[in-house]
Amino acid sequence: MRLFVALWPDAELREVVYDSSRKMMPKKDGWQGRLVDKQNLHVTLAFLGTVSFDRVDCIRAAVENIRWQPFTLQLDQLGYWHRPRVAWFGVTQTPEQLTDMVRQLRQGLLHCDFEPEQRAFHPHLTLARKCRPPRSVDLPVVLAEVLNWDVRNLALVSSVTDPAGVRYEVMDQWGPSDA
Ligand code: 3AM
Repeated sequence: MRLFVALWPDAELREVVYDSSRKMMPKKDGWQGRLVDKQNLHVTLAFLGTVSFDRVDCIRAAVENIRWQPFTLQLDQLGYWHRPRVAWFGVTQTPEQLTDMVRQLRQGLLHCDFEPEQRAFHPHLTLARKCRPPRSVDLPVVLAEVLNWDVRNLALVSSVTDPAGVRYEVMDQWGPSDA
């Protein structure tokens, strides 16, 4: 199983993000690439890679033990990374709650024998892959309309590759911890 832990948008937010990404990256303006399927949109918190079944309980416990309260993620930037050739929505300001959530998650995963994650966490929601923006666009750009995401759940997700492409299956979801 190829697994990752993510913030998982509800159906309504998926529509909003997808519509907004189509508007922000029109082909007619020279944007190239493939938009991520609407049902695949998410923010990765930890990529776990290929994991054997016997480690899943430990991973579930690591996510379940995170102490967090609901918070709002303000997606306010459209950006691009050259090396992976992905376009994304991101945040100017990472909420303290999210930084703390990822810190707890990384800490918890150490107990499941994952290598410590060395890379800094840059919250982003990937919108398009194999992407190339037009030269005329200077990225990142600030969105005219901020997308407010009221984060209410965390998901353990399995990435399944089949002939139709990559599909993400939510294995489990958790809400905020009790006060
Ligand atoms: O959230 P994004 O789209 O940035 O790129 C993959 C996606 O990230 C990433 O895990 C998320 C869910 O598939 N991913 C895939 N392979 C990876 C790897 N070997 C990886 N991240 C780190 N290392």
